[in-house]
Amino acid sequence: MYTLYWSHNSASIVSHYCLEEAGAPYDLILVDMAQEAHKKPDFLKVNPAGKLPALKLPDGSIISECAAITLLIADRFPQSGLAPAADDPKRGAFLMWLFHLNNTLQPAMLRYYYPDRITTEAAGTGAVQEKAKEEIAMLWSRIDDHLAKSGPYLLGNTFSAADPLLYMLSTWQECCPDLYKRFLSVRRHAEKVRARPAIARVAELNEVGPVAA
Ligand SMILES: N[C@@H](CCC(=O)N[C@@H](CS)C(=O)NCC(=O)O)C(=O)O
Repeated sequence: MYTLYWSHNSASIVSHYCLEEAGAPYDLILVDMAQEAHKKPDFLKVNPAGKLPALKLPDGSIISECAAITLLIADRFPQSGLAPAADDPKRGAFLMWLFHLNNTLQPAMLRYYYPDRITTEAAGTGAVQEKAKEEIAMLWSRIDDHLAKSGPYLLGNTFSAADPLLYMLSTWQECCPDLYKRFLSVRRHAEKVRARPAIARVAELNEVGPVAA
């Protein structure tokens, strides 16, 4: 049994999507971020970084980091087709997108959402957010171009575990207002991913509604 530590609409949702898509046996422990439960001693014993998601594996060990959890689930449930096999021609592009989203786009978003962690100047947080917004829009524009030319999924017609990560990030729109109006191929991707039954079940639990422009 896998145990996902989660909170509504946090980064845990991508691990949740992948567990559901994989048909993995799992249960959930709510760590309510609205109540700061992720900074309380009980959760810090699970993940000393105080961040979600965290996943307890059947052997009792715990891992964190979205990309690591995504890849682990994909590799442990190969029949789900969530990741191209190691020798598949699409494996490189799969890894590239997974790490690009987690290492480049997501951190730019975190700079927007936590600007006080980037500067010691209280008056400088607005400028940090403005710069992050610029970078985020540029990154979405590149992703949109890729999806327009080579979509509808990141790997063309092949759905992979990188797609729920992209979808999750596309729902975080405060840092990129009107994302689905500005980037129509991202919107088409979001609609396609959200329509998958496993994704829809998890989205409903997390209260992520159908894609709205
Ligand atoms: N690099 C981590 C980032 C995770 C992350 O920042 N999660 C957010 C939830 S959306 C969080 O726990 N934030 C609380 C904090 O940073 O204090 C990952 O990919 O899992």
